Amino acid sequence: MHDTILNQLDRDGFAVVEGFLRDAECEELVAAGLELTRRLPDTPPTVFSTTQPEHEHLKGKYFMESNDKISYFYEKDALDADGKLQVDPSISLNKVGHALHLLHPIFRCYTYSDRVKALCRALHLAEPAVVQSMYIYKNPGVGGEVVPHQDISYLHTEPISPIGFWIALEDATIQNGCLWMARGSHKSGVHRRMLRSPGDRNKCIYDKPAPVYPESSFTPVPVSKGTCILIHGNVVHRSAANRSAASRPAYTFHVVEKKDNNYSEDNWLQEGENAPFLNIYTTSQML
Ligand SMILES: O=C(O)CCC(=O)C(=O)O
Repeated sequence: MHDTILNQLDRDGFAVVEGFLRDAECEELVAAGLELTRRLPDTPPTVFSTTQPEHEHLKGKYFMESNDKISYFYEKDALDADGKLQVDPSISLNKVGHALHLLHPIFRCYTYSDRVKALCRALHLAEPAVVQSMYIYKNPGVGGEVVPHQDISYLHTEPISPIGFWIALEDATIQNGCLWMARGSHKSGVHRRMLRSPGDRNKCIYDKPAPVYPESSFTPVPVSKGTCILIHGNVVHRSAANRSAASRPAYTFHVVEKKDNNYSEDNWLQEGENAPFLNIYTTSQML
């Protein structure tokens, strides 16, 4: 089975691992995600939207300092022009991140689980480390589109690319915004990079404009609740807005190989005292 996963990842740029979490485990994570919406901070909301001009959220200190926190990012359509909530807080968030795997007992437990350790071994990773984690809400009606991108644009490593673990916590369908993959596109190099601006540590810049990918390159990958999709850092992928009545939550984290591999110093997300890149094999599930 595990050889097949590695083969799929090598061949297609992604691999589908069905039944990675049981229904009750997905439900525990969804409850934890919902619980986070019950204690939204009083600070002015930061929107996360990949369709905003120049990705406005990337310019802010709030985003740039979220490597060692549980930070809250709102849906564009959940706020009015003055940043006032237009929807119920429970459906207002785009995502929370980027240190759930370090700071939250439930997300930590799943991130450093034996099942994740076993998958990393199956992928022949020698020193895998989690660098970031996110709970993505993709709520009905407001859940925004994620434009085509490669994860390596944001988490650049060489020569070994990062791998995303993306776990569907409800059935992800074409209607509610499942992932769409450009099969095989991981063999086409790094298309662009987002770099920490040398002049301002609270800002990021892209080195190139966004490439235009033909619609025909993408294949939908609908999956059932509990499926983990492994995403090669170089594969181009996207997801559509959720205009259905069903939510499409996902828990996702990114793993980098630390052995004989370079994590780029100009990535927005850096290791820090409170955000160590811990080796998955030797890290306990418990806080
Ligand atoms: O969950 C989604 O809709 C998109 C996630 C994604 O593209 C990513 O995390 O890189």
